[in-house]
Amino acid sequence: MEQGGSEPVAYDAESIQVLEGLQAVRKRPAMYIGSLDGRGLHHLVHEVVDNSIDEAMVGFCKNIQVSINGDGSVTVADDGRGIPVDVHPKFGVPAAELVMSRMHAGAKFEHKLYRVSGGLHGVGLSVVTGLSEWLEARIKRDGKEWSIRFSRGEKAEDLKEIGPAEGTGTVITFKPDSQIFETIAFDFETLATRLRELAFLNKGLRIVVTDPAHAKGDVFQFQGGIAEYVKWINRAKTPLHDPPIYLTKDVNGVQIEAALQWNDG
Ligand code: 0RA
Repeated sequence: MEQGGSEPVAYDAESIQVLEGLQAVRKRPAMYIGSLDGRGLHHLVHEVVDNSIDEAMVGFCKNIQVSINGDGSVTVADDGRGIPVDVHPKFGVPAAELVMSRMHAGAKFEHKLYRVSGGLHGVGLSVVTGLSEWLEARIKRDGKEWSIRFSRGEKAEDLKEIGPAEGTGTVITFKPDSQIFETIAFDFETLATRLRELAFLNKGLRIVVTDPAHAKGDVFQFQGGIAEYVKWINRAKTPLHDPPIYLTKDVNGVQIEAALQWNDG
């Protein structure tokens, strides 16, 4: 645009971001993750889990396992469809690489990739890749297992087939970058509190969380959905009725769910 009256370059904002990769995220991390303290750190786990939740919301994922590992990394495993591994015709790289390392790849390269559970609209995984010392994904899909690795936002190992597989799913393990975060120590209770809420909100979904180094673990699975959630909120109070009032309705394709339970307070 500034080259003495030459034609404007035909980049739209999205194509610039696709070219940008993850160094933008590493340059201004707080812009993407909110803060670089414990809150931002735990946000990384939620960004990964939200992708598994998306799979649960469309009916493909029944189990999510979150583990705090001894080396300070975290693993998020799900039994969803697995991140697609086929080479994207336009970008010439596997879809999994785009989803994990390009800004806006999530929303841009296929409409069905729009996430529904909230958050960073498809770039969440890429942000985690950019803010991790290393990140590895293992994907089971079409009878095969695949792996790909990144280091500080750069691809360290191409997507490769590592063997046969039964079933489908995605396992993402990442170690937050101590050069970026003020703390890289995960807290079991912080993760468990959020994962419990996600299990209440996604009726029937089973979420396991473990922290073997501190001998902690929990399993969350609630067939009653948010009716069980209000009972949990009232657990230290005296409810005036049980079960809670529970209403569901589909309004033009929008699922509405409400639960109420009065207590003596
Ligand atoms: C893109 C497309 C599809 C699934 C996913 C991404 C996906 C991402 C993550 C991240 C963690 N677990 C995940 N599971 C799935 C749809 C795949 C299809 O259409 O078969």
